[in-house]
Amino acid sequence: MLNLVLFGPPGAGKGTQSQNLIEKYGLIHLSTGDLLRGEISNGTALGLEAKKLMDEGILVPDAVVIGMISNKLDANKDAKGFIFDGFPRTVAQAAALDNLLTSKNQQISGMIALEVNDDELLKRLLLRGKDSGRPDDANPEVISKRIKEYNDKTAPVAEFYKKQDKFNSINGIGTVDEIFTAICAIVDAY
Ligand code: B4P
Repeated sequence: MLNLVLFGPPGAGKGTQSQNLIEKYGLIHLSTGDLLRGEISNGTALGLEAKKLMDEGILVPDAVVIGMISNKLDANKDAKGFIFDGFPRTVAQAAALDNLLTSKNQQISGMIALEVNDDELLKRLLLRGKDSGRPDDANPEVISKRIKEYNDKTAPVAEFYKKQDKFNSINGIGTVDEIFTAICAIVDAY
């Protein structure tokens, strides 16, 4: 199985590049952001709780997203592999993912980190916020909060994969096609 973690700050292009990757490599896309937004649009209790946090730019509790990922892995037992998009976002989530995969005799093949500076992230997310309808994209203060959450809680996840010699970094500024070509060079080596 090919199991990739697509990593980067909010607006780095993880969702955008995931779409290209699933088409080319036939992997299952697991986006915790999309799963949470699905819970919100279905009006579930979990969605109601998550919405409050997401609208403020705060990460939802580890146990919630780990549970969602575990269910999705169980529901896709015959997959060729997975793209983890926006997960793990904390070191606790990374450790839990390793445990889940080990229990299924699987492991993460590699992490690909998209590097984008804060000014570009703000510009992209405000632009998307004009028509995405996502409350967390519409407000510069919420976007700054998301970037702070990333720096405080998510950036250390890179170290977790560096220690396992699974870390790869890509320049996330350029055209979507240029960035996809750079990602594919890494994926093909796996
Ligand atoms: P996510 O849904 O994961 O979203 P994201 O980080 O905002 O975006 P992404 O990096 O995927 O950017 P995209 O490709 O869309 O998270 C939302 C919230 O959910 C979090 O704040 C948190 O509250 C919660 N959450 C999710 N997972 C969690 C977890 N594991 N634990 C706890 N909480 C969790 O690109 C953004 C924009 O840039 C798009 O408009 C795109 O068109 C544009 N773009 C992409 N590539 C570009 C390029 N090369 N050049 C110019 N623009 C580009």
